[in-house]
Amino acid sequence: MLKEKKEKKITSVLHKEIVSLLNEQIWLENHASFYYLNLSIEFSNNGFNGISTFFLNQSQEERLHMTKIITYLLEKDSIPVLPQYNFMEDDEEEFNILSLFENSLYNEKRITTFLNKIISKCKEVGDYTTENFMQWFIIEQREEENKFKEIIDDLKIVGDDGSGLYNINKELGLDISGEDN
Ligand code: OFO
Repeated sequence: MLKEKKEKKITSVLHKEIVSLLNEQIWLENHASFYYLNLSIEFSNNGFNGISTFFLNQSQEERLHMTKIITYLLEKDSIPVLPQYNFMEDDEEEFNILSLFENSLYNEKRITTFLNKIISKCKEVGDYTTENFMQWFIIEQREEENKFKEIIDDLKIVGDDGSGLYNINKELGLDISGEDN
């Protein structure tokens, strides 16, 4: 049984560099998921339950992105590598609402840059199937970056104004996702 499985893996249709890049993408998505989960806890601890819900939803979305790539690799008889640990490189961040959102946008941009790297490699090795698969992620990233940019703009407008922050917290607590994750 095990032997059969091994032989099956050798028939992977994906280029090995594509498999390796997709596995790095799994790491990034997993990292984003845990980063947002950590923020969800932070915001809740600081009394912003609406923003906490927002980041909990973000965390769940990122986890779905990770599993989408895992499923794709399995479909292609390739081996997904689960991240060994959840490296919280930013867990010492001080609680500053604006900068936590700015860091989130920075992370999203980092993911977009990496997606472009995968697409370039797909073009280089002629892997149109994976290139096509990655298009969903490109559209998703555009939406995510815009979402964070808009929230950052709003946060800049309200500054330290309590009622402005109250409204943003309320709005972000509404589940408006309903997106195709
Ligand atoms: Fe999956 O990286 Fe954001 O959306």
